[in-house]
Amino acid sequence: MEQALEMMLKERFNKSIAEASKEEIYAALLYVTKEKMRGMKRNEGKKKLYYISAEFLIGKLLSNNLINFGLFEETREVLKKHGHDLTEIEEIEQEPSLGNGGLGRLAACFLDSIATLGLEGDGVGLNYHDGLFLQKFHDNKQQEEKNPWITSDCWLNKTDVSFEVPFKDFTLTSTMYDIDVPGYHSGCNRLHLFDLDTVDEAIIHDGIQFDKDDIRRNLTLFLYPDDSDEKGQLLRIYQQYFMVSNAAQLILKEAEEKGINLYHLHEHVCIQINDTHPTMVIPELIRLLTQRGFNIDTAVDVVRKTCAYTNHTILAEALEKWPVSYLEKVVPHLLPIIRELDARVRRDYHDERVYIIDKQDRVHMAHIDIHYGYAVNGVAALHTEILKESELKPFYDIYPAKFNNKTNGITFRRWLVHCNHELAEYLEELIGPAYMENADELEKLLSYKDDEKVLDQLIAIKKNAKRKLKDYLKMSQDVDIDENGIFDIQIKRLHEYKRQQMNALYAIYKYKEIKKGNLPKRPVTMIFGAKAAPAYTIAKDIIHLLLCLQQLIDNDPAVSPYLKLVMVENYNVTKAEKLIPACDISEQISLASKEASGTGNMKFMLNGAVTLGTEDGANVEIHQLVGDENIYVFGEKSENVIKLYETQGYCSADIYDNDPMVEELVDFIISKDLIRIGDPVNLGRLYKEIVSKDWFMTLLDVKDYIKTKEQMLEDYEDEKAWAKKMLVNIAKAGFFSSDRTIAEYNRDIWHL
Ligand code: H53
Repeated sequence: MEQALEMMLKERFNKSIAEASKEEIYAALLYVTKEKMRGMKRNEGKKKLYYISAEFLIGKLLSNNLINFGLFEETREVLKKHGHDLTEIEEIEQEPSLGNGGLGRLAACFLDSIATLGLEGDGVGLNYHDGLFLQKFHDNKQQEEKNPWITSDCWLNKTDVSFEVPFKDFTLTSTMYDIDVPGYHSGCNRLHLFDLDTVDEAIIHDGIQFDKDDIRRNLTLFLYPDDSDEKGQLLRIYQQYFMVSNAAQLILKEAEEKGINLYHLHEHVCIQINDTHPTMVIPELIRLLTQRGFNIDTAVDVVRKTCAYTNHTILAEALEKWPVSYLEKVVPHLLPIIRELDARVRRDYHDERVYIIDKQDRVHMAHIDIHYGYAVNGVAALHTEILKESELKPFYDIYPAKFNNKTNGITFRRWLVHCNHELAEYLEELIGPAYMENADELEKLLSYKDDEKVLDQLIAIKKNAKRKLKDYLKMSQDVDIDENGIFDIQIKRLHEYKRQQMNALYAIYKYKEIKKGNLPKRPVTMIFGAKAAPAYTIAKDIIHLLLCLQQLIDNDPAVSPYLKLVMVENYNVTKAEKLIPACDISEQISLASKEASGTGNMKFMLNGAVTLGTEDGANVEIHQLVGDENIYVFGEKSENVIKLYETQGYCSADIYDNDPMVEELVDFIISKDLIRIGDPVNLGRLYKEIVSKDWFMTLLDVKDYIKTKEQMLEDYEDEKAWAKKMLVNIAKAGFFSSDRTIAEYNRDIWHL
């Protein structure tokens, strides 16, 4: 590495390692790594996977690539020798925010694991010029700004692959960019990101506004443009079709180049459809095969044997249903095929719940996937059961064999080795390095459960991570936190079902208790990180409430030594990497049945945080693994929640009217104290929403939540007992390695 770096710096900048600036070192490391990847062995097999996804939230890549090559330590040492710090060099890299949250981050973890397991599998998506918006706080409100990430020195490689993508009124020519994906001590795959040369960043104005009609100039400008109006939704259809038409053409081109007989495509290719965003790949492939002389029956048959679908949500808003009239405006050539697919369903099944086109002339994208794919999976045990028994029951009754569960996972290379080096090194000292490739080895840690020295060391490592986070927050936001406090962290997209508003009610409770003189034994530091979709009004109101509470607490000298609320600005992958190692309490408090899996819960657990959670998503599996002693579970169970929805049996106003404690907490949202700081419109609207609607049942669970969190604070005071909980959580996290998840996808679905 030293030699390679020296040569690269000489060639590019005519400087030595010691003389070079951070930017120059970064660029040199990037090119050294890229060259190494070019020379790497490609993963190959008889069958190849294409993982199509509208999101790949890959995060910064330098350290991860170095870790996967086994060069991280060496690079750190070389830089240190010449007076540089790798952590500072990493800061130069722009984070590509090509995803909203869990779905996109999962896709990135999967690419790492697919490559690591030596499987041939490429990602296919879009090269958004600006990722998810940059979040700024102003007047205690979220503002959105553009978030460009593509620089001359970045991981993208332009290829000469290009396709013609036909739309109703014009045809667009794509360009394919590649990012190499090296596995951990293994071969390399690729992420293919399609783009359009005519896209023009200059059309962005006033934050993230742009002309939504100008498709040639806006198509790959943003990840998920605001789709609250028709134009936004049409743009989304343009994006989705552009993605899948390129994917389908790439798949057929590669198959033809390999001499594969397309009638046997399914023996050589598998397409994983990540949520419904890539669903149009099904009619598009059928179209392209019929163009190549297939009759429709055979085309449908081959495509059905090639495509598999993952469902990531039961929330109606995320299950896409495009009006036929919108598809007519963008991709009229797909409609005869979609109508034919619908007609076949109607011929075979006389149940309108499973039709593709409904009475309101909307196309149910998930229905296409289920009828015309060979596998359907959920992403956690509970989620898959809910799909089978309620959300997708009519489909499960038709195709029981298609349904299967694949509990999500995370890559330990990024979420332990990279983000918590100190812990990773200590684990290696205790149980050897094998756990990095075989995560089940972490269980060996259990034999140290009663070893005082080990428990002390775990506490010391956590303390150090807290100190680092304290320094980072001081530097980045000029916020002071106390590393002796208990760090209670909720980081995830802002959504009512994830219930940040319930955590805000806890902050109000604690504020009031402290005012009454009931002081906690040590400071409680509540940390939030969350972006709200630009058009999601109530989510933005919740951010406003949190920021107002932050200001109220900070300015109250009677409270601030005991309670701190910090809203981290522009929460993203890079910030998650700094927050997760420092966490004591992992907040996973969604309304039971609504969070398909969650993956933050797994990252926290692996880093020794204890979960405070509902029986939802993968929390259920965490609970089973660690046992009652090592997790704090509260709240209504999912069967009851589902019943409440079915019977319309929940009324938040009843709880508010009959429970003085709940009433007092909710009323505080519109109290003089907060209205003085905040905007009465936002606070008033949120208050009303909770009292009169509360669709995600905050008031149902809030008291149990407060009680359980109070118990946690008390238990934290027994340091050794708490450290034992940390140890068990780390030891049992092996199940959540994405290597395990991918091995299962391969065993049951892909057969690569
Ligand atoms: O996907 C994650 C889950 C999480 C779920 C999330 C998700 C998105 O991020 C976006 C759209 C969507 O339908 C689902 O909310 O529970 O862990 C990965 O499966």
